[in-house]
Amino acid sequence: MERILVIGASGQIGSELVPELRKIYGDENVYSTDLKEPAEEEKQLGPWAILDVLDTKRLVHFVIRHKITQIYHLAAVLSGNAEKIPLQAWHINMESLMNILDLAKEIPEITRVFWPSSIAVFGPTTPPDNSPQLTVTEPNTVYGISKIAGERWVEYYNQKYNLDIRSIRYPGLISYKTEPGGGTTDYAVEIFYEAIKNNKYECFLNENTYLPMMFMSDAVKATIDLMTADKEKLSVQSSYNVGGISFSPKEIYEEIKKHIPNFKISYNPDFRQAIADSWPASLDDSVAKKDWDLKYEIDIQKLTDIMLKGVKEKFA
Ligand code: NAD
Ligand code: AKB
Repeated sequence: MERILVIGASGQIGSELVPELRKIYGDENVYSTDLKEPAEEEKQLGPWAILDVLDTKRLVHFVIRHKITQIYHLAAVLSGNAEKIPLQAWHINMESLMNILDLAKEIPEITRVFWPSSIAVFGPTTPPDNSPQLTVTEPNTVYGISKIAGERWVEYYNQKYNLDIRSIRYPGLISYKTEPGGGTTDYAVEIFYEAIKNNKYECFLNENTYLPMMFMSDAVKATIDLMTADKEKLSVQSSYNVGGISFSPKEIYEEIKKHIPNFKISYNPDFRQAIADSWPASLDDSVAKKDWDLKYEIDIQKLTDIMLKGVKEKFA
């Protein structure tokens, strides 16, 4: 029987991944943990705890006490916030990962770990269109540097200690359940809230900034598909490219305008433009498709429909 620990579970991904894991493994076997308390209604749905991934002693104690067999480590400082507190972000992103990797090495009951990487591992010297799985990775952001270092450590631990740590380079994730935590792709969520609230949006990226994006249900499915795939089929021991769909602020604006004809957009790029400019416009994820049958269901039209409905319901 699997007993799953999700760290950083109250964030954008965790809040949607935990319910799906509970459907598979049983409510009582999935521990939702974060620095923050979950909402009251979430507390009734399964075990939860306040847990700081940097608190090594408590972490070890928690894992042993609850007989944890799999860890999903989602706590991190994202790209926009990381540029404001570079050393702190480096410390949080790296120390937390090293704590988890060492735990997996020391506690044999932990059989599998998930840790997300990002399109941020790529940099200005990466071929920007259809960036291959294996290519130049010279990120120039603190967040990207922490993710590429993380990927190297993941591969090292997998090979050196024969562990099973799996990872996806997520694109920008779009969802309405929990607001995103300070990244560069956050505009693609904010735009829906502002369209519904104010009929206008000032975008912090230029109109023609193309980035890879993905709706959360596809990201959660991809995560679970990777984590339940046969180990022998996995040819990548660091992190898999997952490309999703590629669009620009202008394109998502035009989709929203089909539903809200008087919606207006203006562009006022800030420091996040340079981050976005250093990332690819699209990724080649053929290796993930071949190894573990990666698939997507949500295109830009469906994504727009679902987001508008979801955000409207939230406001209602
Ligand atoms: P988020 O910021 O929404 O959530 C992170 C959660 O971690 C927060 O709830 C926060 O309270 C918690 N946390 C922070 N420090 C912690 C600590 N010391 N101990 C325990 N919990 C702590 O982030 P997210 O969007 O859910 O991202 C999860 C992971 O996926 C991160 O590693 C991120 O880099 C990666 N990722 C996210 C995206 C995206 O678009 N959301 C894209 C690529 C990669
Ligand atoms: C961010 O913009 O920082 C994240 C990511 C793509 O890693 N959404």
